[in-house]
Amino acid sequence: SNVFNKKEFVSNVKDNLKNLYRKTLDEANQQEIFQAVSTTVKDEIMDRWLATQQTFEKDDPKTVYYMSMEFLMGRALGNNLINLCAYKEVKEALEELGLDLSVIEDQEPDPALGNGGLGRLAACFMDSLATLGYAAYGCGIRYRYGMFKQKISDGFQVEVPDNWLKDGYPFELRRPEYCYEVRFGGNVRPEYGEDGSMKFVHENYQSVLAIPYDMPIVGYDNNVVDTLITWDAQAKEVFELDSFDKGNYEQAVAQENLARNLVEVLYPNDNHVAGKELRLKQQYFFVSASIQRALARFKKHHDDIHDLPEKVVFQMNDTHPTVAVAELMRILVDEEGLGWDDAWNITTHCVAYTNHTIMSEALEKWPIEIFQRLLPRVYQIVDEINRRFLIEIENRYPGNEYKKQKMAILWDGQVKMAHLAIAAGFSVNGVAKLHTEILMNQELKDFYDMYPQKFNNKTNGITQRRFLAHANPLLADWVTKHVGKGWITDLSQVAKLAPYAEDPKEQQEFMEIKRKNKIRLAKYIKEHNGIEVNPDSIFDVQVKRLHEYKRQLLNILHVMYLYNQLKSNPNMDFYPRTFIFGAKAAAGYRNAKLTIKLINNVAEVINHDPDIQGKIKVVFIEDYRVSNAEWIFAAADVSEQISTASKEASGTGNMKFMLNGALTLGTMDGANVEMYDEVGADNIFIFGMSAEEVIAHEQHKDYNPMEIYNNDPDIHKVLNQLIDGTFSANDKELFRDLYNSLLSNQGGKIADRYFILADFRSYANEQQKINSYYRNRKAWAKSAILNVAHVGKFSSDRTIQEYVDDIWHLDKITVKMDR
Ligand code: 26W
Repeated sequence: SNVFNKKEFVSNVKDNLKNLYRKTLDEANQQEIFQAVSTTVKDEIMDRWLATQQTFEKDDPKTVYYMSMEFLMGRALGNNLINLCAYKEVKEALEELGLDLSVIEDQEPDPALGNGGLGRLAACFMDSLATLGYAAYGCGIRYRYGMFKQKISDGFQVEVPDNWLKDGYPFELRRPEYCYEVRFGGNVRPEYGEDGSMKFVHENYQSVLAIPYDMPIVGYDNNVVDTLITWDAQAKEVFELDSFDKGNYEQAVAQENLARNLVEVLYPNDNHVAGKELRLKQQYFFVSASIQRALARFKKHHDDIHDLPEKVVFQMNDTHPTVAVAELMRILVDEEGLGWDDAWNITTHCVAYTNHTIMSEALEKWPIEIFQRLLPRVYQIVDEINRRFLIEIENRYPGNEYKKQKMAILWDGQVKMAHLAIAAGFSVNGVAKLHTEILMNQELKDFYDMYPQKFNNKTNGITQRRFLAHANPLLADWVTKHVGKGWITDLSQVAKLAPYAEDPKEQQEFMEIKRKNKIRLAKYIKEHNGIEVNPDSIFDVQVKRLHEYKRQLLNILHVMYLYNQLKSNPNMDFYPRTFIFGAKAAAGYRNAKLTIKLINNVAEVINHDPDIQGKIKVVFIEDYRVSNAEWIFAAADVSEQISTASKEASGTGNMKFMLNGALTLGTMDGANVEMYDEVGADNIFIFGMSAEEVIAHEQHKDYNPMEIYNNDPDIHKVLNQLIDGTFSANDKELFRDLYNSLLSNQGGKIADRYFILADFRSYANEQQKINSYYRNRKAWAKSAILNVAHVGKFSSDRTIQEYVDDIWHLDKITVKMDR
């Protein structure tokens, strides 16, 4: 059954153009057409959204509130069409008008309300929740400016504001009727009733109004439309120009400012805490509003607040929303009038916590001074939670002061958000098997010893709807041809591809599809970078946030090494290779930004050196984001997942490459370990130290990169090229900091703390194996197909089903539509 009748669709698009812009098709530009097409699609979504809400009303299913500072949604139009099963018919309908759907899709800004892995995971989870038919709300912030746009100027990253709302966003719905007040600052005063009762009064505070904007999350072919709520802030007191009373005037201006600043911009730090007061304000703002909305929904159907855990669960995406623990307590105690134990019992059955990193720089700790000044009542509650928690530790480990110091929520003038999350959460999960083990045995060992039953693993996943069905239609059709359409909602069915891996005809078809995707990407690179790349070369890709632990530096140092080899031995065995990078660096992260400059300078030299006859090309793709990621994954031969073992909690890009038939070159880190288990040693390239080895070196402090530098002439040469002007002729000192970071301890940072030199040789060896393996096209094609065949586990549908079974216990809903 067709979702859209082509004729009707076309006439609706025309109507929308008229209504929105008073234009005919001939007069409208592509952006206007995008808006009109999206409005037409939204109209279709609205019926399902309404029907879903009616089902919620009728069935009152248990609901998960996925609380996240970040939702890295990516473009909605194409994805919505895929999930409505209307992509092809809409594409054809538009073709009849002489319009190209992919050009229209390209008009949509990427809603980039997230940094990287954590934000994109939240987006994949929403897609899976709707597709599996669960009642879910994503709760986040409607940042006016999302993740910055990256421009490369003279090889340096320049950050440009991302004004994603400038043309208006068609897939959101402002819902001022569901607004809530959120309070900051002021003081708390005890007030005694005549009956001897006491309550706390919060006064002299500033407040803002939280206004929700709902975005539809369309499930695949099931009429379910869940909701992503993003909160906007507005001043509560309408700015009164005639209020010349000084106090009021200043108050009004202050509230306007607070509201504007709150949601102005996403903090572009990934895995690094900046400790800015405004960020804590953002956290409390969206958490408070979301909890208020959740409780209001609950109360429509229930009188007894004690039943809350039966109907509501809050999943905290990392510690960023952890103030939810205290906010829920505050509402239960102060507004619902419950006693502490009652309130604590409810809270601790409603909140669960996911940890996404063991990087110590990423652990959120707020100075008590800031926390208390900003959230005086919430702080009192945290203080009481801490007091009782310390008693619990004392009961469990009598007289053990050391335990208390290590585990306290308040310590050393700081509020430790992870400790609060674990003390209150009924579930604590890591995001890959290895990561969860490291949490239990090292990072959170004290907590695991005390609460073993809370800890569990939920290996991450990705949505095959966006990252195969939409990103790679050629491969998607090939998969469907062999295993049917079932994989779209049950990725385990790709296992049926395995027998085709041996079939020469299928191998050839597969490689032909890969080649077409490489041509598509080559065109993009030519248009955006002006670089000519050879689609018959190996596309070797590393795309992810720029971070030292992810070791883009290892990758580019190895490129420099290969270049040296080729220069001194032009006839060596070498299969042409295109090294593709894409990465944003946090604006204040110096070594990360310098690495981007290094990649671009190396590209400049190598790409123009006639001696190597174009055998190596280096490309840095500007402004890596969800929309161009889809093309990049589809075109990759080699997937670089080369983090220092133990540092990458899971990774999810690794899974997107695997889904598109790239072979992984990686360390035994994060979910790479599980990919290895699934695909088998013959179809993946593993190198480097194990997590255990890395952790042992960190503990014994016995690693000396200088030794490697002194004993390995190739490494020696590459490192010297960082400071001899080979790649920075005008400024030999440009890359000095990178050189130093590898060889000398400085400012508390130990030399080569990510073990780049230690892993260099084994990395180069695996790269050499890839070089040979690719020459055997049949073997390569076989391995590539087997990667697709064994990717089933890594669907976010599997992940979400595990969250539902083990943590959330949601009810499945079915939405009927009479059409
Ligand atoms: C407070 C600053 C800050 C900002 C973001 C700290 C930490 C973060 C995130 C936790 C960083 C992040 O995105 N982590 C990634 O989460 C992914 C989804 O689980 C994992 O696949 C990645 O391995 C992990 O780095």
